[in-house]
Amino acid sequence: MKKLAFTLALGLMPAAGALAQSVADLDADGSGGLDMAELQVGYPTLSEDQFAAIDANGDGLVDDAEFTAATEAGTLTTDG
Ligand SMILES: [Ca+2]
Repeated sequence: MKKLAFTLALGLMPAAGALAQSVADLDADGSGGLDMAELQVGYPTLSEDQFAAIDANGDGLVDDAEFTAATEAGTLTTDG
């Protein structure tokens, strides 16, 4: 049940009311972009292929623009 999984995932998120997290929320080392490990903190089901697709310029970091594009496109989701 996708809806149930999504509801459960939201329930586990620390920030109330935030549907998606932001780069700043997950950027543990303050680099301004997210490497795969940082992105997996917010999106544990993320695969290497998904990360590569989200990292549009291939620099190994997902920046704000790439993050926003991925969330809007549905590429980056907590729903598996
Ligand atoms: Ca990038």
